[in-house]
Amino acid sequence: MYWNEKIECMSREDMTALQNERLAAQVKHVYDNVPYYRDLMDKKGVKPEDIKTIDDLHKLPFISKADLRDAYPYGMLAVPLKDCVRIHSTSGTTGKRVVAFYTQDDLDLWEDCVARALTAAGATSDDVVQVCYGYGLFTGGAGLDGGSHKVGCLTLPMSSGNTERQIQFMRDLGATILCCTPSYAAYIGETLHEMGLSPADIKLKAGIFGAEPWTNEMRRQIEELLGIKAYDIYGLTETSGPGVAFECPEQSGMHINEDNFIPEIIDPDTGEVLPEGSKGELVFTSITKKAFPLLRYRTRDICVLSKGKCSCGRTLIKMTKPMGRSDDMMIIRGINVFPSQIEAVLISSGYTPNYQIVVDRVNNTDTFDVLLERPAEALDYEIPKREKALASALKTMLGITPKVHLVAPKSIARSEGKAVRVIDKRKLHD
Ligand code: DLL
Repeated sequence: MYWNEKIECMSREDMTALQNERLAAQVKHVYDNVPYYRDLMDKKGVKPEDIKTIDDLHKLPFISKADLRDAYPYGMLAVPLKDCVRIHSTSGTTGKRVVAFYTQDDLDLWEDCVARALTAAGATSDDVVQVCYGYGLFTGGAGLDGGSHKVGCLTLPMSSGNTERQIQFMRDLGATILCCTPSYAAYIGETLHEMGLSPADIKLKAGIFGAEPWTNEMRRQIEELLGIKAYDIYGLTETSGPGVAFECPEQSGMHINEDNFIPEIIDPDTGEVLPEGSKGELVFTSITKKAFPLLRYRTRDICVLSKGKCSCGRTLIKMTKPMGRSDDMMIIRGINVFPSQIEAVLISSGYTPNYQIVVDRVNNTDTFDVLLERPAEALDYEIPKREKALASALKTMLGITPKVHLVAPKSIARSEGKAVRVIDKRKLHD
């Protein structure tokens, strides 16, 4: 039920008191040990003594990905290198990667957060957890693996790829919980059915899926394909990895591990802190990590926070599924479009989550194409009608009409990690 009931169900007053104490100590730790951040604070005229409670948080400067690139590789390190036992790194393909450092205590804290997520999804030491997130520099494999060990589950460290072998192990070893990206879960589900199997042939009961945006429509499809309950999990390399927030059986947003990470929502343009319930950019301050403790880190993820009561009994604040990063948002002919809006329309119209969005600029006008696979049973003469119906459903959602192309089944590449949904060719011309 709970991994740490005391923390997960703590009263708001007790949580605030804990956060106040940890925040003040963390700001001092960072000011004393990270010259890069000390300079930012000095420029803003803020001293550690000015930060006594979480109400003072807004006085601190933000950290952005650009700061992390500037400070690469050791500039944000807050402990001697000899105290670090691990690094992980972002999957970013452009510019310098972000490298995050961990002490042994940091790893324990992180694994503890992931253990909460697994327990919320029903894991106990009786479970067999198949981890198909990538292992290596990416935090997905190591994070879920560490959490699974903490809970005492039998852990299958599969990493991603070789999907038929994944299914064979799943059957032979009776895996009960699957951990991977939602796009890979859909691929595993599709392959299971292609192998002539059904959920009755496997023992899976739950899946813990994250690392990329996915809609509730996609959740229902994965749940059906695999016969499981699908839980969301959120995190980023800069804050440790998966486990910053996790879903409970209510499946209505993710509880943030607030004893470790204080969330704020800001206006991405002005930096102004927005009240609870507003949509904006998520910012995290990590108050327990020692090696790589980021204060007011701008995630660029867009979501909403809510403190409402949850039927699971947890009092930890909830964040909605991020609808994508602010930098994932496409501006097409002046209109803001998120891939997740497109996904919701395609899946609720009965298609599989295999799609690609292609944007280009021809003669100074944006072109907008959505490719998805035609169902095997669709007859040739139906295709234009289907494409028109989808284009009109997308127009209703987005306010802009794409050209829809129903392509041959299996012609869109499947993802074993984070899916690439958007090809924005305009960037190539810049
Ligand atoms: O993706 C950590 C992770 C691994 C999370 C496994 C969950 C499961 P990065 O590679 O640094 O770390 O990417 C972080 O991925 O800022 C979000 O934009 C996105 N992201 C992560 N989880 C979710 C989610 C890992 N549940 C970036 N829903 C974040 C939507 C997510 N987006």
